[in-house]
Amino acid sequence: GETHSKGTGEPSEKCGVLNVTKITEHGKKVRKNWTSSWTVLRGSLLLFTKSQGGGTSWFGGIQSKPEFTVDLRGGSIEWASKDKSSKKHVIELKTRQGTELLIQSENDSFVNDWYRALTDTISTHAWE
Ligand code: I3S
Repeated sequence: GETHSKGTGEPSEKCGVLNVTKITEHGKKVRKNWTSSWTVLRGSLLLFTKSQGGGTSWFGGIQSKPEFTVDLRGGSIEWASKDKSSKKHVIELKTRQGTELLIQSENDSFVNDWYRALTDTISTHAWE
């Protein structure tokens, strides 16, 4: 589900399953751990939960509690260079908090949509 509300100030949300790994945390390199993650873009926040149907949510529910959230304000994204990953269609996201993530899907148009949505979010949500 996706709703667009450019310029209206209304909340918008984008969701989907993406492969995600941290590569840096608080400015320090961490070991990659690619995980399929149900990803929600809500305002300036990007929330990751265990992938839907991944199965082990204690309430058997569709969407579990976010495991990890990043604030996109003041962050930057670019297409990851070849040395960052051997995978195709990899977005590199750097946050203001010193976390770097790689975000990937085999579906290139899907990743392109996310790239655009994240870029829009970063440019419309200023860092105060
Ligand atoms: O950047 P790296 O270290 O080559 O990343 C790969 C490794 O993390 C590898 O796991 P271990 O070396 O911890 O067993 C992963 O399985 C690969 O997926 C990582 O590389 P890609 O190119 O897939 O991002």
